[in-house]
Amino acid sequence: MKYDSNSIRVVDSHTAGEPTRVVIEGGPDLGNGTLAERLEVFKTKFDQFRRTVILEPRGYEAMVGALLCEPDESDCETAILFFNNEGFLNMCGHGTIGVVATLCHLGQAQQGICKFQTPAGKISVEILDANHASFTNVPSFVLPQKVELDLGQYGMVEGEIAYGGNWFFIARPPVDLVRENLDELLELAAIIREEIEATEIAGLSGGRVDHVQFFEADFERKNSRNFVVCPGGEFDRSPCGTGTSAVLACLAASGRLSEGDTWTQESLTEGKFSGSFRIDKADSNRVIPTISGAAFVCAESTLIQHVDDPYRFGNEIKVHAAKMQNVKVDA
Ligand code: PYC
Repeated sequence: MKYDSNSIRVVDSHTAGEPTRVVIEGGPDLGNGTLAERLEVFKTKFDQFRRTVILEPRGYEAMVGALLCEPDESDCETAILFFNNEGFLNMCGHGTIGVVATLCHLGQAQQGICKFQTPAGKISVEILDANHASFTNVPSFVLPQKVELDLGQYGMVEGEIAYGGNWFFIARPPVDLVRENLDELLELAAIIREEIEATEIAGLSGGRVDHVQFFEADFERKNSRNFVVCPGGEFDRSPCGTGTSAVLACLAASGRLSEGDTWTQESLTEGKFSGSFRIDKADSNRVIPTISGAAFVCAESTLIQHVDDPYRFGNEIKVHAAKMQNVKVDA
């Protein structure tokens, strides 16, 4: 027998083109701690599992993984640990909608309201049908101080630091937000990430500002196009649920969108989410966003690990970050 006995079963979906891989069997035993403790066990003891599921040759750099586990909170259906090509995400909006499509596909969820626990907090999800869902996110907000970054040949860029379950640097793009500028947009986002790290810009409590969002809006029509680059250097094909939440916080803070109004967010690849917010009763500087979108299941598979395969624990290729690093493990 040349296969590791612990085969991993997954269901793949995409939300506006952005992939989510939900592990439905063969996940690691993270013990019985709180969700935060189990996330720590995942990070420190099972990074090889993350790499096996997400990296090439089984996955690719845009993919987000979701491990479903027992919630600590009794009113939650499930807890979700999200992971990607470089580590872990405290929350993932497109991934949440992908998890819903997967649970409906498996006959484990149906129309109605349910709650999920994530490391960022509890979220409420309204399942509209097997493919459409709205989730009410964790409180989202923008820091009062704008920041200015020096992008060398591209000049200075001013942006906002906002939270929507992940931390974002949000700015108008120095070049047009069109597919033809994809390479330039990725390069700009990489320069911004370097500048943020060099200047030690952080969110509240040292939160890592690891997502860059370019954003162009038509305030009259209450819509915008965005381009989100994730921590691993890949761009979100969807309009990014946590990114759209962060944008709603910025729009609320500047008075450009009112409570209850609907905002349409479109990605560079024409994926659409709609969003709205209510003011957080506990803190009027924060908003509670609701984001709606659609996801479709596209594969069910068993991931096989051949004991002679030098890449069975993944191969880290970051095409867009212009960085290629082999992390194959000695057989
Ligand atoms: O939809 O929140 C999101 C997300 C974060 C990273 C990729 N997608």
